[in-house]
This record gives sequence, structure tokens and C-alpha cells, in this order.
Amino acid sequence: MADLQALAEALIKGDRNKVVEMTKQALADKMAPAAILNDGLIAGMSVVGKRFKANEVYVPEVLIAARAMKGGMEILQPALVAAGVQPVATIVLGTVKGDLHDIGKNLVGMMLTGGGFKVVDIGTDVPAEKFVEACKTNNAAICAMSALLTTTMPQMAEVVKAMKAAGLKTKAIIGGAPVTQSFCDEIGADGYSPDAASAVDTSKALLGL
Ligand code: B1M
Repeated sequence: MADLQALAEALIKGDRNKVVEMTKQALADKMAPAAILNDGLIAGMSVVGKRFKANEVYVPEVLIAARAMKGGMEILQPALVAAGVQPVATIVLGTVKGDLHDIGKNLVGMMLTGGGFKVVDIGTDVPAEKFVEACKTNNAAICAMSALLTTTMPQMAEVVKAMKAAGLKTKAIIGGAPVTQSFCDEIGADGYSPDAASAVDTSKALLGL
């Protein structure tokens, strides 16, 4: 019988081949796809997130764990769909207009995916109207924005303004090296996260999960 704790540990180590094999084995053993996802893959990614937050592991380890998670998810996805397992919620994610930095945004996306969210990544240099349109089209619960330049931070305020003008109920969260909680309060965003792992906690807290 497949061992989901061992699956989580293989993911923490970033052992993609092992994660793929163990996910296949768990399905062959007729384990519930939701259990494989929650107690294996997401459990492992959540440990990686906590260690990253505590500076016990760094960007390369997170990328390697995310690659392993992706391998497992490719195997698991059809079974999840067949079992009717829904993602926790949908999050639209992008770097704001004028800003091309995407390394942090991509890490945030990986952590959110690892946290069970469906992430719609709309890229970099994204204008406010495109955030709004993507939130509407995808019925997003959260709109997540990244900015690395002090000069592009005001674009976050533009997105929040455009979301309010469009009457969206979608929550807005922001992050990136120059972004702070006080800036978040100033522009009326719903949440701020200092790092990729915290973005999962902030999103879950905002949705009462
Ligand atoms: Co640029 N750059 N860059 N750059 N760059 C910085 C940001 C800078 C601080 C360097 C410096 O001067 N010391 C500076 C900004 C200064 C400022 O505004 N105060 C700067 C500048 C000035 C520029 C240009 C203007 C340079 C020029 O052309 N004259 C130019 C701008 C281009 C543009 O965007 N229009 C530019 C270009 C570039 C490259 C293209 C060369 C490259 C980007 C490549 C890429 O992203 N694909 C680049 C890089 C790599 C950097 C540095 C060196 C590293 C950024 C990075 O990826 N960090 C950066 C200096 C530095 O930070 N040491 C710098 C690693 C990443 C994991 O961290 O993105 O902070 P970070 O993400 C973290 C958190 O912030 C958080 O989670 C992540 C993981 O924990 N987070 C979120 C991020 N988004 C979040 C969203 C959330 C929650 C958390 O919720 C939604």
C-alpha cells in the first residue's frame, strides 16, 4: 500500500521521479485522489513553504520541489477530475503594468498551486483592465499582484480601483520586495504577503479556509 507520508517526503526532497512513481502506485492501490493530493503532495509542499518562510531552504529548493509537485499533479489530475475534486478556489496572478520581474510571482504561483488553488497566471506587465477581465472570466476569488519596482507599485492601486469600479467581489492581495502592509492599507487592498509561502496563508485566511 502506498505511503502518503513517504510521498510528501519525496516531494520535500524534490525527487520528481519518486513522486511520479509513488503517485502512480497510490492510484494503483485505489487510494482516494483527494487524499493523495492533500495528504501527499499538498502536505509536502506546505512543509517546503514553511521552511522557505523560515529561511531554512531557498529559491532553488522550492523550484525543485515545485517541479516534483508538477510531476505528481500530471499523474493525479485526470483522477481528480474523474472524482469531481475541485480546487480550493481560483486565483488570478500577475505582475503589474510596467514591471517585467516574474521570478517572485512564479514562486507565489507554485506555492498557491501547492496549496490547492487553481492559479491563472496572466504574466507580467499586466494593465489594470486585464486583471479585471481575467478575474471576471475566471470567476476568481482572489486577484494576486506582484511588483518589484517602486515605480510600478502605484499600478496596484489602479488595479484595486478598477476592481472596485467593476463591482468585483474578488479580494486583492499584493506582494513583492518594495511592498509593505502600510502600502496595502493605503491603497485598500485586502491582504499583503511578504513571501510566497505567506501568500497561501493570506489567501486562505481571506477566504475563511
Ligand atoms: Co530588476 N530591479 N530591474 N531585474 N532586479 C530589482 C528589483 C532592484 C531592486 C535592483 C536594484 O537596483 N538593487 C531594482 C528596483 C529598484 C526599485 O524600484 N526600488 C531593479 C531595477 C531598477 C530594474 C530595472 C529598471 C533595471 C534597468 O533596466 N535599469 C529593470 C526594470 C525592468 C522592468 O521590469 N520594466 C530591471 C530588470 C531586471 C531583469 C530583467 C534583468 C531581471 C528580472 C528577470 C525576471 O524576473 N525574469 C531583474 C532582477 C533579477 C532583479 C533582482 C536582481 C532580483 C529580483 C528577484 O527575482 N528576486 C532585483 C534585486 C534584488 O531583489 N536583489 C532587481 C528573487 C525573488 C524570489 O524575490 O521577486 O522579491 P522577489 O519575490 C519574493 C517576495 O517579494 C514575494 O515572494 C517572493 C518569494 O518569497 N512576492 C510576493 C513577490 N511577489 C509577490 C506577490 C504576492 C506575495 C508575495 O502576492 C500576490
